[in-house]
Amino acid sequence: MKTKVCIIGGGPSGLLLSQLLHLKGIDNILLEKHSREYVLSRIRAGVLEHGFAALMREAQCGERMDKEGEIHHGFIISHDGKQDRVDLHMYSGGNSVIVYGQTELTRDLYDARSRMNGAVIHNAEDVQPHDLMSDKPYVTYRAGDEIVRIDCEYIIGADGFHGVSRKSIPKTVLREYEKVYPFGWLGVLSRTKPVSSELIYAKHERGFALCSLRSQVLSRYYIQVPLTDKVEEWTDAAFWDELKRRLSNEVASRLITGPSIEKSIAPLRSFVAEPMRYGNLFLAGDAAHIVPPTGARGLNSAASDIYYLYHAMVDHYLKGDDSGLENYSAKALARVWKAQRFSWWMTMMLHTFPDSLDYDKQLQRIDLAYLFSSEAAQRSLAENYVGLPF
Ligand code: RFL
Ligand code: PHB
Repeated sequence: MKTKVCIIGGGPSGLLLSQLLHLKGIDNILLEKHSREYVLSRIRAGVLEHGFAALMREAQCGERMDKEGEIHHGFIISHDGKQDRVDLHMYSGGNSVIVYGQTELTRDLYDARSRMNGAVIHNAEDVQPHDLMSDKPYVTYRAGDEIVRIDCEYIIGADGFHGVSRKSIPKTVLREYEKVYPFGWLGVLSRTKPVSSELIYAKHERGFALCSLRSQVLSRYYIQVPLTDKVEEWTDAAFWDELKRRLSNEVASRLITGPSIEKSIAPLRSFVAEPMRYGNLFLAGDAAHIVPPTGARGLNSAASDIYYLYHAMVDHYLKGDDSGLENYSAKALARVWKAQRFSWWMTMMLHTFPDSLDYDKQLQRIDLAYLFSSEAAQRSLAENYVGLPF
């Protein structure tokens, strides 16, 4: 097989790029390790920046998002017995975020690729990129007993944190920065009415909690748990009890509980790999960087990589201008590090750390007190949460 761009990974990053390139007439093939059903069974992000939403519309995939997604103008931080609201709309110059699940967004992208007969190959095993430094790179994969070769001009590594793309960059070239937090988030999805129309981020001495939602009949809740906890050990009843303890009495008394339809523990990690380009391989999304979910940046950072890559590819193929490809890594990383800083700050401010000093606890308290006493601080939070400009 032969194509211009071979994309490894059929998560939101790979699918969005595939769709955008297709609409500009740039031939591409996407290889996904798992089945479509498997990819769509993962419950992940829920908050989209306005810039990401615009990119979904440009990809002709924004219709259902605009119909079913909820526009949120603010969120609540519950702390020290108080409920303070961050007014995103007022402090970001009229912007907001859309609450629309990653699962639904990925479904919309898959549907669009099918509608346009896009080349999406599922269950591609042993995917391997080759000859990255040459101008004739290629990718191989196994379909049953057969090894298939795809010749291409560029390879996009959009295969997530555990993918093969980043690992194919020599260790002498790649620099990795990592911070692992000493806890995870236990998440529950339940077919219940959300406790609040806006997200509640709750700081509590027993640990952080988050009340989020997917729709008015589907709630998503998280609690901070030690890394040693096993998901099987958490019954639904124990989860609801612990969540209630971390919320204000008023919110806890309104919480509607029900059976979990998904329950999982995600460890929290900050990670960046540099550079994001090696020869004709370009990394995008979780393949190159991870943030703890506290600031809702992960999927949104993936989308900004895709924005830069998409424009770079269009400039290359339609205008003969390679500057976007040459500057991709530096440009993407500049924004990635800002998302890292924001996610790290939100995480440090709102979680309970096992070994924290009384001094650290005082700093957390004053961070929140300062935030809600300063318009400038709320403006800074708001501009980061709704998404910095691409
Ligand atoms: P993905 O989604 O991991 O997709 C990568 C795809 O590549 C496939 N793959 C391979 N394919 C071929 N060959 C191989 N060798 C392959 N190896 C892997 C995988 O099967 C997969 O389909 O990466 P992508 O596309 O870069 O998207 C990134 C986002 O998924 C991620 O950043 C977000 O989900 C992070 N995140 C959040 N981000 C936000 O912006 N807002 C949020 O509110 C938010 N909440 C979250 C989150 C992530 C969470 N977890 C579980 C990590 C909440 C949670 C709990
Ligand atoms: C979610 O709804 O899954 C969600 C929302 C906000 C976050 C993280 C996760 O910061």
